[in-house]
Amino acid sequence: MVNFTVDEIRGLMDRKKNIRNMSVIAHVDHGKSTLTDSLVSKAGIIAGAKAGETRFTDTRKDEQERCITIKSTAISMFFELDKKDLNFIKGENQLEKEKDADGKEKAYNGFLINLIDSPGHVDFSSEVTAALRVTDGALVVVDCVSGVCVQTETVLRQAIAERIKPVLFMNKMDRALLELQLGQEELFQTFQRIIENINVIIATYGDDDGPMGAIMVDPSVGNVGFGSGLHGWAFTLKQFAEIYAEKFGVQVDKLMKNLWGDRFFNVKTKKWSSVEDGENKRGFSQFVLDPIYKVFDAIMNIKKEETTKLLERLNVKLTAEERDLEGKPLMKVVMRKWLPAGDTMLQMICIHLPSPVTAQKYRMEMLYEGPHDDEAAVGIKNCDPNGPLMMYVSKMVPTSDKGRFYAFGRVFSGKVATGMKARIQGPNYVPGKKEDLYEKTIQRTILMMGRYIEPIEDIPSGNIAGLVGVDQYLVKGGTITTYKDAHNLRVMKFSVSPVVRVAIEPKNPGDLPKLVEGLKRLAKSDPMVQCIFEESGEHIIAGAGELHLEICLKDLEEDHACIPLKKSDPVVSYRETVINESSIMCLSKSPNKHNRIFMKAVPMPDGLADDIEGGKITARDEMKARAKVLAEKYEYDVTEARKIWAFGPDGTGPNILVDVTKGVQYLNEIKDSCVAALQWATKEGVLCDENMRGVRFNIHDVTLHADAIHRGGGQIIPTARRVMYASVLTAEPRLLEPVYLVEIQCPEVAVGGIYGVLNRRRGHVFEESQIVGTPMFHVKSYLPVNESFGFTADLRSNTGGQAFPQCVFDHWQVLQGNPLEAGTKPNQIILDTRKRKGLKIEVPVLDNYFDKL
Ligand SMILES: Nc1nc2c(ncn2[C@@H]2O[C@H](COP(=O)(O)OP(=O)(O)OP(=O)(O)O)[C@@H](O)[C@H]2O)c(=O)[nH]1
Ligand SMILES: [Mg+2]
Repeated sequence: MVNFTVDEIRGLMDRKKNIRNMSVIAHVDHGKSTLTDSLVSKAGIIAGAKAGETRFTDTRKDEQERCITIKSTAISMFFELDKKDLNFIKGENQLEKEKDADGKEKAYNGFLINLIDSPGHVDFSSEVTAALRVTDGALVVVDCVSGVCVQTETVLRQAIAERIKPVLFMNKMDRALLELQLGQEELFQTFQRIIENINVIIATYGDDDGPMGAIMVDPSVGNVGFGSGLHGWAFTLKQFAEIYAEKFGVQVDKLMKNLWGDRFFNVKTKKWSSVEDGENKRGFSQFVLDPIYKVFDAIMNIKKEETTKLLERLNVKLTAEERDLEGKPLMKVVMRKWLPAGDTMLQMICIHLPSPVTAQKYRMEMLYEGPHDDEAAVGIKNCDPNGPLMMYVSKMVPTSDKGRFYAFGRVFSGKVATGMKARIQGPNYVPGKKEDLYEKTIQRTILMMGRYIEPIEDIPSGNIAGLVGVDQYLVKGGTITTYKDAHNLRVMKFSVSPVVRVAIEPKNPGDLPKLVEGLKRLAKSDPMVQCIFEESGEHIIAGAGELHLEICLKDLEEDHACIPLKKSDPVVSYRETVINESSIMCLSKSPNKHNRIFMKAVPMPDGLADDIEGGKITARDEMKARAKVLAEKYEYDVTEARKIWAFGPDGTGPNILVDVTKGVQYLNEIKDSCVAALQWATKEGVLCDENMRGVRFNIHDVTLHADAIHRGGGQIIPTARRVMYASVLTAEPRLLEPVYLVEIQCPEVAVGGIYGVLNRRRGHVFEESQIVGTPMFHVKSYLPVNESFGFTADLRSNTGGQAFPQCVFDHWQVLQGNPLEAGTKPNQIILDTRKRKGLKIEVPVLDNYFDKL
């Protein structure tokens, strides 16, 4: 640990080219937190006053009990790069140059590294999204025994979409050596396959000519580390090339190229070749793996003499006590001294990950919704501490005195300072309007390092900051700025959806106000959880999966509401859709009978709803450009596509209202009312009050009263809603149910058990493969979320505890059967749902919504 004063830390923040903001991302259990520990113990920063307290590793109790990360945690580290390594840093914005006393320019070699350890369990992916937003680089950890898993792919894909540059760490190498006893060539092949898998993902979702440049990972460049986080050792090919460079008389970076891939060395002729000829040996095996295997062999097989000789050669010095160790404990000590993980990893981070100055140049256009040449955009692009303040708050962190929250985020431009006046713009803020906008004073700016907090005067661009006093104005996140014309920084897109929900009520009815307050706090503390207050009086929590809900409920009960709760069994969210065009032109008349609206519903073409949910087509897009995309990709009529009135629900959802009328009088005057009706109707569908998805409403004609007084919102909104309902009922309505992608890893003997469990639950396997080089199998399947409760436990008991599933929401699927027909499964579901929501328990009837001419 490094002991710094707040002033010293503040000094580091100004040297923005020497800052690295990074996340550690991976599949669950691949070793992120363990690896992070070994970095923090080497380089973690403690402000002077707090030295001695070990606050960094002080995490949630349940995280320790369950051995799983739930919330992401940021920590700051300080690392001095060896002078000789400064040459490896490429790019003009990656290293601060300073003038010394004689006016000579020299590089500053101290680095401030802000690292965020993220959870790997898919239920907590929104924490990863929030972490990625505030960082510029990602350390992707892969357990080399399990290989690249679903969540590895998900988080890496997200990183690339946010323009976060990856480096790779091949973890748990100790297991490959000790448990799997892989030979050198096998181990090389395993590594190579993982690297290839990672690069395939990078190539699929990124592009080499993109603004980040080439981001493929390649050991011969040095952006791939290998080792064991648990045992505290790691290396990149640079470490080994340095050992041999002098002996061979070649440069380190040249030699690195020979230590990877098909480069073979002949010891007799001392020649390198690209073909294996029986006489030569792969460079990676000869120069990297061989020495490591020798150390493992000598120590694990207790060959004392050989061990002593090896240690001398490697220049590893042991203390008297360490010399008494044997076997695994000795091996750990030796490896850690020989190839210390902290140095290797921190070096790799400083050399290969971008500084905020580098990254913000190409991230601005992804981050900022406004024109790319306004003051805010320029400030972000240049990471300018003197520009207008632009800060993105990515999440709310509960304070230690319960009830309040720190707003945690990244300053992209300007400085955020204690006592300054700023505009707080929530996600629904629209430039020029007043909605979701507050102008307030920032009470306090703070350093946030793990659980530990320190007040600081101000924080400049390129850094991560915490704010006190804005939690009352923002629900989960938003933009803080001093620039009055600033648009928002784009809201985050989550890779998971809240598809599982429970209803809750206080055990003691008198505690209701506490529950409501608690739910508001819970909604703040988690980037994704939804707390819904149904009109029926029901209180609902929706989360990504069973585990996420369990944690939310526990937090609600113990931290946020502090009252005993009654919980319903978990239920699934459904969506309402249509699979055909309305069979008739639907008409509804306003209550005063003076206005008529004619409408039809049509299903959206495949993929459009996904594109809207994925943020590829949005309500905020420029109208003409959007119409062009819709015409080209979805064969929409361009003229019609230019007349999309709104998306819904919530102004952004996957349903649209399109004006296809021809020459109608006063039409524009009822537009706002129709838009409001769309929001309402798509939020509370006609079947059972669930959201609609993938429905396009075409407004064909209207006849309106000539007098404006008779065609106000009170007349039009309910009418438009009724005609939308009628349109759905006549367009073959269907229920959509959420489906999980389930990935299971297990030994061959357990595969049979998986099929049985899945079959009973309407699931099906679509891919089964052996993980090359291991006895493990990979099974991929789809499973309706509705059938997933208790799935994990069921699977374990049917496979002798050997199969571990990961469930992640994948898509919506039409639930077969007509929900309007008695006796079908969807019919049963809508009746049950209506009952639960306190609605009339009957199938909706067309006559309630459809009026005769
Ligand atoms: N053998 C071995 N085990 C390791 C290594 N790194 C981590 N582990 C073990 O793997 C398990 C998971 O480690 P964590 O560091 O909690 O993994 P994580 O990626 O942070 O997990 P989540 O945050 O829950 O996604 C623990 O039991 C660790 O002891 C390693 O290098 N070698
Ligand atoms: Mg962890």
